[in-house]
Amino acid sequence: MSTTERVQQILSWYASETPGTRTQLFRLLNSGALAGTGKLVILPVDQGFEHGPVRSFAPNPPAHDPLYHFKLALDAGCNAYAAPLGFLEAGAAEFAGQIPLILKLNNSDTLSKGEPCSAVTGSVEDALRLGCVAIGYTIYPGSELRNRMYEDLRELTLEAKRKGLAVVVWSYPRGSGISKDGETGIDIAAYAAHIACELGAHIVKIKPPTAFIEQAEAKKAIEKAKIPIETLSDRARYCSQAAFGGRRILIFSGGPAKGTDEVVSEIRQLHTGGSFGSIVGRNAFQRSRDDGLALLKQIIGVYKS
Ligand code: FBP
Repeated sequence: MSTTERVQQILSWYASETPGTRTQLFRLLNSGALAGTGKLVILPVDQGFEHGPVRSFAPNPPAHDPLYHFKLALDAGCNAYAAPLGFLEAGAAEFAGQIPLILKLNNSDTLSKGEPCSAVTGSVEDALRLGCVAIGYTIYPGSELRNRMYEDLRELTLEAKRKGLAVVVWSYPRGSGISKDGETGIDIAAYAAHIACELGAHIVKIKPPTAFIEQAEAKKAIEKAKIPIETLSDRARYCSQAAFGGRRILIFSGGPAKGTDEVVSEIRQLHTGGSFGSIVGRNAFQRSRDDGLALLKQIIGVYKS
């Protein structure tokens, strides 16, 4: 497979990694309709675990079937498909080699209260057995239990890198340490992106940040440095800067289902802000297959432009 200067440039930022891990990053960047552009659109389907099947799949019943998502990601031209162990096991053999897979190694449900902390629900060995390019892992900065998640991730990252896999981290601030608005506030979003990079992630995923600022000290620093945060493009740009000056792949999540115009407008702003891409789940699979496919293709089109 040929490569592009952009992909080579991105890979050069991961020079400390083994050829195995760099090969997996190469595969991610050279798959689907965005191959070679340095941009990524990924379909994540862990919402059945995270929010329950009713909230996740009732809006589009065929989405209860794990194979639906492999096909959706493939037909749309996504770079990869990410899911927990069960969903991947259900289709990994049938779709072997057709689309890069990311095994989401920890997950949580909405069936208890208390400080957020995901359970480790898969292993690096599972990821290798299923032919995945990467492991995925969620951290909740802001939770009292964050250190346990950081420490578990440290071990999994070491093993994944040793065995030639890439590491994708969902960095979702939440828990008693921060307010509800703070979960997506610009200072916290940038902080979450940076923590994930420091933990050794190759690809980091955060939610699109708002102009809210959680920490008084951060507010002063933003004002003093005159960091523009008015538009989503401004904020995406700053978050990329927080991710090692743009030397780590930072992508943004899609959020709850909303209208097509709203989704596409948000993606355009992220793209203008220099985003490496998006990871869009509910907005894709909670629409009918035709509509979900069309939306994913439109999103990919924005990143291609
Ligand atoms: P969505 O596009 O559906 O938001 O998917 C992205 C994602 O990161 C999923 O992987 C995850 O299940 C979900 O968001 C978590 O959403 P929330 O933080 O609202 O529970």
